[in-house]
Amino acid sequence: MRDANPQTIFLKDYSVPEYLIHTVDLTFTLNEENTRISSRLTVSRNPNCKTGGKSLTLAGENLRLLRISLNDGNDLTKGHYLQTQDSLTIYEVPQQQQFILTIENEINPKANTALEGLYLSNGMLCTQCEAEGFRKITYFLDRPDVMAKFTTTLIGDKDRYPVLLSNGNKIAYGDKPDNCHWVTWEDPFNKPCYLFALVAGRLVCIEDSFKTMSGRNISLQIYVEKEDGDKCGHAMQSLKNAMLWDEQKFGREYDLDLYMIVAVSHFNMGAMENKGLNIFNTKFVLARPDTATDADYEHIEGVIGHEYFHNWTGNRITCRDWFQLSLKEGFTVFRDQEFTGDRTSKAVKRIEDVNMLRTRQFAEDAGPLAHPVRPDAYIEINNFYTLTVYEKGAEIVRMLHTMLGSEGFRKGSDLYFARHDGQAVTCDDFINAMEAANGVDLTQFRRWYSQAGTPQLTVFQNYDAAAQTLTIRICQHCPSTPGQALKDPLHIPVTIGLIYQDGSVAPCQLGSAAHASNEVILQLTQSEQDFTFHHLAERPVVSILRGFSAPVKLIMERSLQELAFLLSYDSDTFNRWEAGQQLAGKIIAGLIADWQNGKALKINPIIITAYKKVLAQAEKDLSYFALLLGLPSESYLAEQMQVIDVEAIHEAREFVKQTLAEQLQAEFKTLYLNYHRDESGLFDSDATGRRRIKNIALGYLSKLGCQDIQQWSERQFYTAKNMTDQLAALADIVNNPHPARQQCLDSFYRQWHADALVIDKWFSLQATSCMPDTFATVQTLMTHPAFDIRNPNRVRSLIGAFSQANPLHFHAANSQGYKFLADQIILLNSLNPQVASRMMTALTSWRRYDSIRQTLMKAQLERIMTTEAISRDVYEVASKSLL
Ligand code: 0A1
Ligand code: ZN
Repeated sequence: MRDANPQTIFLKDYSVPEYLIHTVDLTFTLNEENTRISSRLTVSRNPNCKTGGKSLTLAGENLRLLRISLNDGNDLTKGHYLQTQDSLTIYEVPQQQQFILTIENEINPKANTALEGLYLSNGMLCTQCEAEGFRKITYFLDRPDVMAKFTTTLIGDKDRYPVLLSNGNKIAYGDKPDNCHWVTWEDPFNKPCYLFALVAGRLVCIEDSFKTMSGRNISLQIYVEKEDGDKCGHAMQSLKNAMLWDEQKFGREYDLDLYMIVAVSHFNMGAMENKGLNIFNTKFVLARPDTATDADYEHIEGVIGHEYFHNWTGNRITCRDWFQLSLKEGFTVFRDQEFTGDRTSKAVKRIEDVNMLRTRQFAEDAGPLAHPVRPDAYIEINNFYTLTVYEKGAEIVRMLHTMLGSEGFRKGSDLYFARHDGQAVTCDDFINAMEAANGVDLTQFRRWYSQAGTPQLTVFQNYDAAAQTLTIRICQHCPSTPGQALKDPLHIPVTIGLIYQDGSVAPCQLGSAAHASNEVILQLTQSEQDFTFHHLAERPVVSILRGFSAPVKLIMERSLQELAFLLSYDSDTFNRWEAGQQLAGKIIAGLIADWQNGKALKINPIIITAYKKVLAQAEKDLSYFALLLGLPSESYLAEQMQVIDVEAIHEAREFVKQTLAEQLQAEFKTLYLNYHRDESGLFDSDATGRRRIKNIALGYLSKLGCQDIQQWSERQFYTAKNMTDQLAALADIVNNPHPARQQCLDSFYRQWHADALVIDKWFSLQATSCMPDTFATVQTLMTHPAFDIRNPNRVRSLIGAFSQANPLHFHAANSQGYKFLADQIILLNSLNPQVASRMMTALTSWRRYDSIRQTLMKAQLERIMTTEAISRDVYEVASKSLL
C-alpha cells in the first residue's frame, strides 16, 4: 500500500492554516526526465491561527530535495528539517515577521503515469494540480485556503519546447545558452496552488479576441498539436459564446487580458480551469464535422463553458477546503447546464441532465459509496469528484433558482460575488448570500448538503366532487445510507400543474381565496403534508414534479391511460416526455416479469397507439421529438428493479423496440426519408434535429433485419459527410446481425486510424455491442496495436465502455467480465490510481444483482483488495464497497 494505513480526513477537523504564503516565485528548468524547480516563497504566520509551534510543515510527494534556505541565508543543514515521503518539516521558522523560504527540488515527469503533477503527453510537458497535484511538483501548503500571487519562469530547449505557458500575463522572455529560452509569467490574482498550470511543447496556436462589456479586448488562444489546428473553430466560438453569456446572465466579466486553452491527449478528467490557462482533454476541444458527432459538439461547448464559468465560481471565489468542492462544482455545473440549454434546446438539455442524474447519480446514492453533496470524510479526495458532488450539487443550486425565481437567484449570486470575491469559502456562505439577498430562511434547505441518499416522494390524490377540491398528500422518505441511518425531512420544491380531461389547463388554487395560476411550487417541508386545490369543476390529471423540480424518486399510482394522456397533453416538456418513459417503462417491466417466468412476450397495444400519436403530432423541436420516441435505457430500467436482471431487461426492451419497428414501420420509414439529407454536419439546431430524428428512425428500422434497411444503414455509413451519421449507421450495423459488419468496422478503422478521438469511438462501439461475440472482441481489442493502457481516453473507450455501458455482456453469468475488469484495475492501480479507481464503478453496485453474481463480483473486489502496493484511490473504493 502507498500508505500502510490510509488515513481518513474529516470535515470536523478543519482548522485554519498556521502559515500563509503571500507570493510564490517559481523557476522551472524543463526536461523530460529531470525537471528542476526552484521555489521562493514569502511566508508569515496566519494571524487568525492561535495554535501551533515554531515549525512549518509543507506537503510534497516523492520529491528529490536539493536545498532549502531561509531569508536567503545559507542552506539549511540536515538537523534543521525533516523530510518524509509526503512532507517537509522545517523545525524553526521566524514567527514575528514575514520571511523568505527558498526550496530547490527535482522531479521526473516522464515517469509520471498517474498524470497528476507535471507529466508528459505526446512529448508535451503539462500539469494537473487539482486537487493535490501541486505537492508532486514542489513543497507547498497544498490546500485551497492558502492563496498566493504566482510568478513563474520557464526555461527550456527551443526546439523541444518552443511554446512555454503558465498562468496570467507574459511579462518577460529571452534567450539562454545551449539553444534554450525562457519566459516569465505573472498572475496578478491571488490563487490556491491547485489552479497553477504550466505547458511546454511544440504546439500551434489559434487566435481570436473578445471585447468585454466594459470594452476591454481579451486575446483568446487555443493551443493544440500541429495536426489538430483545423479542429479548433468550434471550441473558439464556444468560448466567445460562454464569455458573452456570463456577462449577460450573471454580470461576470473576464479579468485577465489573455485566456488560453491547451488540448492534451493524456488527461484523467474532462478539463481543468487553471487561472488563465485551462488544460483540456482533446475530447472537449477538437471537432470537425467529419470527426465529431453532434453530441461531441454539444459537450465541447458545455465543457468550454464550464471551465470558463469557473473563473468566477471557483477561481475568484474558491473553496475553503475540499469538502466544499460542490461550492464551485455544483454551481458551475448549474451554470453550464443553463448555458447549453440557452444555446440548444432547454427541453432537451433538461431531459438529458435528468437522465444522467437518475441513472448514474441515483445509483451512486443508493450504493456503498453514497455520500452527501458536502462529504464529511474522505481517504482520497480524487474519489470525490463524483456525480453527487457535481450533478446533485447542481440540482441543489437549481432548486434555489426554482424557489427564488431568476431575479431572486441573480440577487443572491450578485451578493455572493460581492461578499466573497478573492476568498476561499464554504457551501454555507453560498446559502447565506442567497438567504440574505432574498430575505428567506433556508435553514432546513441546507440539509441537502449534509444528507446523502435520494428522497422518495409518495403521492396520493383525493378528489372531492362535492367540494370541488383536490387534495394531494405527499410523503417523503429517504433510505439510509452508509453512516447515516436516520434522515430528517428535507425542504423540497415540487412544481405542479393540473390538466382537465379535454387537455385544457385547470387552475391551481391553493386555499379557497388564493389566486389561481397555471402551475404552483409546493414547498414540501414535512414528512407528510397535504395540499388542497380549490374550484376544480372536474377531477384533473395531476402533472407533478414538473421540470424535475427536485432530485427525488416519485412514487405515484398511474394507469397506462393516464400516462398516455399526459404524453399527449402535458404542456410541461419534461413531464410530457417523462409520461412516455413511464408508460414504456411499465410495459417493459411487465415483459421482464413475463420473460423471467418463461412466458411468451406479447405487446400491450396502448404503447403502439401512444407512439403513433407522438409520430402524428410531429414536434417542431426535432431533437425533442426524437427523445419522445426513445425508450428508457437499460440502465434506467435496471435502476427500477429490486434485483437487476440484465438479460431480462435486454430481452424485454429489444422486444418492445422490435415490435414498435414492425408496427410503425411505415411511419419510421417516412421519417427517415423525410429527414435524411446529404448533411455537411453543420452544428445548428435544425440540422442536429434532422440527424437525431432520422437516426432514431433508422435505429428502430434496423431491428427489422431486412435487407433494404441494411442497405440504408450501409449506404449512410459509406456516404456520410459527418460523424453523427456515420457513427449512428455503424452503431446499427454493429448492434444487429448485419452481413457487412466486419467490413464496415475495418473500413472505419482504415479511414480514421490517425485520429485518436475517432478511434476511441471505434473501440467503444465494439465494446458496447449487444452481439454475442462481444467479450471475445474486447479481449482481442486489448491486444490491438492502437490500445494503450496509459491513455485514459483509450481505457475509458474500451474497458470503461464494456464494464459501464454493456451490462448484458459485462454481467455474463460465467464471471468472465468481472475477472477481466479486476485484472485491468490491478494493472491500472500501479500506473494511474485515479483511472483505476474510476474503473471500479461497475463492481461497486454488486449488491443490486442476484446472489450468484453478488458472490462473483464480491470475490473480484476482495481480490482487488489484496493488490500489492494498493493506492489510496483503489483502496478506498474497494474497501467501502465491501463494508
Ligand atoms: N475542476 C475540474 C475537474 C478536474 C478535477 C480533478 C482533476 O484531476 C484530478 C482534473 C480536473 C472541472 O470541474 O472541470
Ligand atoms: Zn468544474
